[in-house]
Amino acid sequence: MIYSTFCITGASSGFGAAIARALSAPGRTLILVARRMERLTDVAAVCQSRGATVHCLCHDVRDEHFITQLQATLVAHALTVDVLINNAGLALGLEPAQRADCDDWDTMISTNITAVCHLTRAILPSMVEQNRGHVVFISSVAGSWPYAGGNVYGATKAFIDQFGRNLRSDLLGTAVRVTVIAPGMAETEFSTVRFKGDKGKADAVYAGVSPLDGDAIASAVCYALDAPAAVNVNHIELMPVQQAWGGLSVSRRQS
Ligand code: NDP
Ligand code: 8X3
Repeated sequence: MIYSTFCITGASSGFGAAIARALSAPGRTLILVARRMERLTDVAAVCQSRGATVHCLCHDVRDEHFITQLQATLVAHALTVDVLINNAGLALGLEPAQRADCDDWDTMISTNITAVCHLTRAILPSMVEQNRGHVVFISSVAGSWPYAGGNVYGATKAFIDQFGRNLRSDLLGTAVRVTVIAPGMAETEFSTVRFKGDKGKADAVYAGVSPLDGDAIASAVCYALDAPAAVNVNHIELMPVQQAWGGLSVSRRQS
């Protein structure tokens, strides 16, 4: 792989932790970001045992001081980010829009969109200056395929799909690459977060299904990063074999 310094948001669990483990090797530096320090430290220990140098940033990606802290860490260790993995994100709730909680919507928008844009904007200049780098976004099938209760969550991921495409247009003429990865159903802490700690509801999502897991997403990330330098993997969509589209719906009720 042509890269050596990786910044991974949402590295304390699920996809982010699996991506961090998969990218760990001697000579590589990982900057891991999440709010739960203990969890981050556990992931860091595994990455270090695989030979990587690790810096943990215990931050909310929405915190205005996060980017300043990240930049201070980069300066202190004479690093520039080669690969930015924009993974931190969440869904909250599965209510129809007319009953959804606006605070949940705000949290999804600020985490899945605003924080991703600000971090990407902060990292891009050094990538362009070095003419080297790769920005990876973890989107979702929910950004392409509507489902009941997906309202704002799916819309945040549709934003990410288009932001990724637009970045490629802006970066044309540089060697900086952009990849959007859109997973379907995967068993992580995602559903526990979505249902606000209700383990019963979260487990029911995966009942009778062999869902994706973090390692499947990490493989897709590595595939994109390992592509020959002249190749840009634009978009990868993955689903469990047991998941597909629902098609259009019709209500026969007369209004
Ligand atoms: P997890 O809940 O297991 O992981 C989410 C990660 O994001 C955690 O490390 C969490 O860390 C971090 N995070 C969330 N909010 C913040 C924040 N404000 N600041 C910093 N870190 C934050 O879920 P997944 O691994 O499944 O989710 C990763 C990404 O994949 C998300 O963007 C999600 O939308 C997307 N996705 C998930 C799918 C699935 O079915 N699981 C399918 C498609 C896409 P901490 O709580 O410690 O801050
Ligand atoms: C997570 C996948 O289908 O639950 O992005 O929205 S889904």
